[in-house]
Amino acid sequence: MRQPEPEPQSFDRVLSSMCTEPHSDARAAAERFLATNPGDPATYDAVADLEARAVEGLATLADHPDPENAAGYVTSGGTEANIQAVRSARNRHRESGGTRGGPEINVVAPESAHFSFTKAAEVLGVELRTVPLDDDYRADPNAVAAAVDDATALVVGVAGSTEYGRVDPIPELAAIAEEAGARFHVDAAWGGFVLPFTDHAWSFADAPVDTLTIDPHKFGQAPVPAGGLLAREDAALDALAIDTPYLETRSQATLTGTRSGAGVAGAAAAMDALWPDGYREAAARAADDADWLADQLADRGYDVVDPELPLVAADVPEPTFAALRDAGWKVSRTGTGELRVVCMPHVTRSALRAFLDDLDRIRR
Ligand code: 0PR
Repeated sequence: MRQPEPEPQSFDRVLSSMCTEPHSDARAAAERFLATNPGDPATYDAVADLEARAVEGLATLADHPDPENAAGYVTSGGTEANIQAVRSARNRHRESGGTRGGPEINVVAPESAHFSFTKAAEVLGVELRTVPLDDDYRADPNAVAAAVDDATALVVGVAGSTEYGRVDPIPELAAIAEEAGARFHVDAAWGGFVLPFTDHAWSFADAPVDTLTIDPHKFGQAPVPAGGLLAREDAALDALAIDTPYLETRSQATLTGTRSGAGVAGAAAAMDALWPDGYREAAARAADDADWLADQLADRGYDVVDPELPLVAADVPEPTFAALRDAGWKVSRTGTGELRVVCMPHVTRSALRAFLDDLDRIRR
């Protein structure tokens, strides 16, 4: 029996998501390429061309030394990109003869690293060593230096952390990785489309970064699924390639086989439409809104984590949080219970005002 058409979630009250309303061009491109598979580039060559364009766009954002020839691909999201970065580093560490038959290979990441690294460690059979943060929620280089050893294949730095939007000291972490003979990965899944308009050091130009995650389906205003993995050298992707005897193309470096042409075309279209001015404007507006919201919450007596990127965390008591959820606000909490508001492009100042009005009503 035909059911009534369900409505997708409206973005009006979505305040904690890292996804957003896609740009109209990206939406249209996604629909056009819905039935294509970039996993089979010899058959679906138009979408393969768009993927090359998307990778060049991402590489330009991330200051890759050679954007036109940058190694990378459009993943299903940050999780796949992070898993692949760990897999590549593990394979390269093994190839170079490191720890063969010796101790288990390890990956060193700050406690703030996204849980996709836990998945990666489990799937890939490596040890994930998480190290404590400094008192401003950033990776502590001393703790990272103390954790690396000969069996470390990868050091991870986060540029725009999921909970507090913090940027780790990327150059310091890269130096520690280099010294340890490990690869260095930057997770800019969320931050990557905002960071080019800040003075944070995070990109290929700022440090010897081997691989980097940067997701169009977050701040890039592309439709889901569109993540991004970039590598400084082709060798990082070569370490992922397996033979594909019955396809016209001989090898495949991606984790998934059939992939979303919609995500690829949507990512390329979003960057065509928005890089750089559209993204610069979105980043500026989000930063203003985050600062404004942080001040408003502080004025009401809450403890607010100063927003470094457009993400505000404030220690709002559990009953108030629950009442906000009941009022229809899609908000979430950090591991330690702070309310999190992510100022994505769909989050307007008027939505934030309405949110504060509800908060004031609840507090009374
Ligand atoms: N790296 C970082 C820094 C992230 O914040 C995230 C996702 C990932 C990697 C993984 O990306 P994918 O989810 O694309 O695989 N951070 C959000 C989170 O876990 C994801 C999210 C997005 C959650 C939208 C909810 C939502 O509505 O909180």
